Amino acid sequence: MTESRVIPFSTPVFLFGVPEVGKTSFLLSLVDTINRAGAGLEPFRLKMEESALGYFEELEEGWRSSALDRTKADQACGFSATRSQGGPTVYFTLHDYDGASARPKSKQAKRVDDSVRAFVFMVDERNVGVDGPPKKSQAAWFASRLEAFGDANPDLHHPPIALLVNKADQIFADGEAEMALLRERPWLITEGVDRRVVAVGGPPARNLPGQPFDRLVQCVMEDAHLARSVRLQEFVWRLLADYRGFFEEVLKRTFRFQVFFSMSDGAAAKNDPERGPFGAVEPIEWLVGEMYGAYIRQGNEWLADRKQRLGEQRKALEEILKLAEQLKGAKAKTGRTDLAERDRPAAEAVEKRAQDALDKAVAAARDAKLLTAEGGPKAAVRGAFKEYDRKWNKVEELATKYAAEAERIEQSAADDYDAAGQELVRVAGGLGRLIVRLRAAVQREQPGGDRSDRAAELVTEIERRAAALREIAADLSTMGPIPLSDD
Ligand SMILES: Nc1nc2c(ncn2[C@@H]2O[C@H](COP(=O)(O)OP(=O)(O)O)[C@@H](O)[C@H]2O)c(=O)[nH]1
Ligand SMILES: [Mg+2]
Repeated sequence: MTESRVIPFSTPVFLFGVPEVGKTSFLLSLVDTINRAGAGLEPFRLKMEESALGYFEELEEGWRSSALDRTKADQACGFSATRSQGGPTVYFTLHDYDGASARPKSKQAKRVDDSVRAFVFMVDERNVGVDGPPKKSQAAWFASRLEAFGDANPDLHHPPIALLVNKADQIFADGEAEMALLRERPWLITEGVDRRVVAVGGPPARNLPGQPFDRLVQCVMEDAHLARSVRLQEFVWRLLADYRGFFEEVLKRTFRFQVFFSMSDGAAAKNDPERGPFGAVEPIEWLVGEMYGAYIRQGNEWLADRKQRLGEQRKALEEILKLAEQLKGAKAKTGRTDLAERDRPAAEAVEKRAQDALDKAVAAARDAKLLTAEGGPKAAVRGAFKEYDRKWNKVEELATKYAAEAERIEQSAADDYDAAGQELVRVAGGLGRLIVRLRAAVQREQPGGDRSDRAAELVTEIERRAAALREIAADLSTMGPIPLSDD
């Protein structure tokens, strides 16, 4: 943990993939992009934490000469993200590890079930492509990991899940046009596609098919950018078909999903930068964007709690000073030479009680690590107040930032909600008119006739769709809590 991180948690993101798929290369490409872009990244400025930088510095040479050793030790790569237009900094952690240790029931799998809040599933040319028989084994493995994760975390709604297709250069060997298209836009699903509508719970409105997976296929296949290359379109078609089981599992649990393409080979750019790595920063920015609101919300709560506890600590310190004053008063009394002998025992008893109370309070404060300075209680408390003020100022400063950001997010969620509400009213109005017309049609028919049965079915169906729409509106911008992590 770096010194400046007041909020002690970092949201864990899991990069899933077999050995050699390019996890280490992807992370190196990310670090490289961040370093080269400097402060120029939008909409988030990303930074690797110092502790992880050493790890990558050591690997960089191997990456540039295509001589990366297989990853053995587990390495946490913390990074921070600050909105380019300002605001508080949020923290995320990725892990580099030996891909062979991601098997079910392994240490990595347990980490996933216990704490991970966002996924990147990584594949390469070995498991995608248009030639040969369907390549479904990875899809089944990913889907079963998602299922296990869902079982372990029933309360987590809408975690971000990405499929990352690495080694684009191998997949599209000699495919200049395809590589250019992917470089220009290394993700699949465009802004124009309402992911809430595609995923489960979405209304099958706007002429979209009834099943989420079919809705996804239709939206993707209508994309004009993809249509610029038949080969790319064909590839995506096969990808969706082969990974259908995986996508269905994804669409069941989240409207936060995306497919990314990357090329992470550091050696490729040597002679021609146009052939250099790409697609590392986009998935991370996407993940940060998807989790940002939940992070801010949780950070805000954490800071409010911290302020309250700091308030209690201040009270405890003030209490010690008060007890020290009382003891001083009691001591002054027992020390008096003119004190009558018969009053002495009572005065001494008072002094002892004051001393006991002070000792107890000081011991408790030391246990709670409130007092660390040496010396008498008063000197120690004065030292503690300094430390307290430092903490308070830091927390207060950050709390102001987080509260402002939380308010901004809430306002934009409210705006979103309003827009969805208006859309809801519009669609519901249309549905209402439909229902009235159908009812009239039902009444004109003989009861029990074929057409009246069909009409009654339609009414039920329309009502079901209206309910789904209502659910979506209520579901807007919800996400489960991001648990604390001590990485
Ligand atoms: N051609 C090409 N090779 C890559 C790419 N990404 C990684 N590699 C190579 O694939 C091998 C395995 O990569 P590595 O990052 O060690 O995979 P890991 O085991 O998942 O960490 C290395 O030789 C990399 O140079 C890529 O996008 N294109
Ligand atoms: Mg590796």
